[in-house]
Amino acid sequence: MRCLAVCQNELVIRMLDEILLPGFEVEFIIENRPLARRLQDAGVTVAIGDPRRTDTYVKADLGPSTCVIIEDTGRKGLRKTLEAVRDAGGTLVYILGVGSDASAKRADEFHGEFPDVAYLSMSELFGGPLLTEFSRSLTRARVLQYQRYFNDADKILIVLHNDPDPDAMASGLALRNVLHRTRTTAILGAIHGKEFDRVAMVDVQPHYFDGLIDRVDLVIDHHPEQPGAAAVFKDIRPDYGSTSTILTEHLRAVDVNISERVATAMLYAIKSDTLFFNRQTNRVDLEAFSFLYPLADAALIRKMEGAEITLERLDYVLRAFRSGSLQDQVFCAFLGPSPREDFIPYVADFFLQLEDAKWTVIAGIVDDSLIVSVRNLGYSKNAGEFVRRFFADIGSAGGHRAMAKAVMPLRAFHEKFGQLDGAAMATRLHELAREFLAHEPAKEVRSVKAEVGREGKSESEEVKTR
Ligand SMILES: [Mn+2]
Repeated sequence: MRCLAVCQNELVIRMLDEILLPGFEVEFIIENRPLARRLQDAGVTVAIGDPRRTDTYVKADLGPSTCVIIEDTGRKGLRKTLEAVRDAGGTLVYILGVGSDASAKRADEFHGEFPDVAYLSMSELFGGPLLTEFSRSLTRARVLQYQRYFNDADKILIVLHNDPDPDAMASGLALRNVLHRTRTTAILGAIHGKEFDRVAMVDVQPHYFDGLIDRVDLVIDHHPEQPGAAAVFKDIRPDYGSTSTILTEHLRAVDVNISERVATAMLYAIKSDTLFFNRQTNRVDLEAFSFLYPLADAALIRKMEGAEITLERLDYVLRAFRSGSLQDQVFCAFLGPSPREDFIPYVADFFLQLEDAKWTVIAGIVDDSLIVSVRNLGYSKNAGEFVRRFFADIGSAGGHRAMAKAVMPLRAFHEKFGQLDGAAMATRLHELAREFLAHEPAKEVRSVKAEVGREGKSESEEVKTR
């Protein structure tokens, strides 16, 4: 493909020449003769001409399939150049913003008159990769520091929370890698009665252990930072979707080889902590994911994902299938008594996969409480407002647009809604959903938000829960 570049800045010219060759046949239109000669001597293809004149482009054999790049330094004259290019028949036109600080404003300025012209800002084009590189060197400095600090320890304890989830396990394995340790010199878990020279903690912070652990050398976590955690080194990034994401960056920063086993564990951890990128995901999680993906064992990941389905969980799915129903794209069911709370949100998530289901409302009884889990596909009304509207007055209710939860004493529920048996309960949930989805959310509902805000977080943290 042919490319004509209208540039007067030598640095930009040399850079474009390097980037576009050999994929493009590129020619530069340059006003300044000495510059043009110098570039010609360096092997750059150059035509001398006035960029504001149509015949410059006619001479350069500009056709409708020629790509034209015009450098914009923010000075006047760009409009004339654009007109000349258009009059010569140029259609694939890009403006490359170089050092014009208000590039968005500049883009708007020309958009009205030249709607087909695309505006690219140089700082935006290079900013992302550059910042990634620079933050990698920050991470590298940090990792080198704690690596050195752990270097002379014979035995290291890597503490996980008491009920370790995939992210905790993968992070532990990854940290062992960063520290160049084996399973005998860096032990994962909470082991008492043994002496360790250094203690690290992943996916959890010291406050979790209620004073049981008095000394920590390193904390790596993605939960919000808790006060009072004295650690020699810490890397706590609450905006990350998983601790494994942080550790992927650590491993990359110091070029540690990542085995297939560890990559698989970390990939699965990122997926499960972000609920397949539905929650708490940001660019860094996707970036870590795409880095790990080719290193991991894809078949094993599929197997592990399948392992999330247990016979116990299927039992509750079947209960919901028998007692519940789908009406107007809303699936409601009552599970009755359940020994564990997590079956209820699991069933709510499960039935949201159903074709035609856009909302799920699942209720169940744990001890003396009624628990309601609500899910939706996220582009309709707010699930958090749904539970707040109906249940905030008798219990705690809160959540977000796509997932929410309410917990209330069973007695309080019966007082408000009556003694309902299994089938009547699902029917009542359908009525509530219908009422809610048919009307705009009442304004007074918002005022109770602050009050239940704290409990409201619990559902979202389920994802991060241990
Ligand atoms: Mn986690």
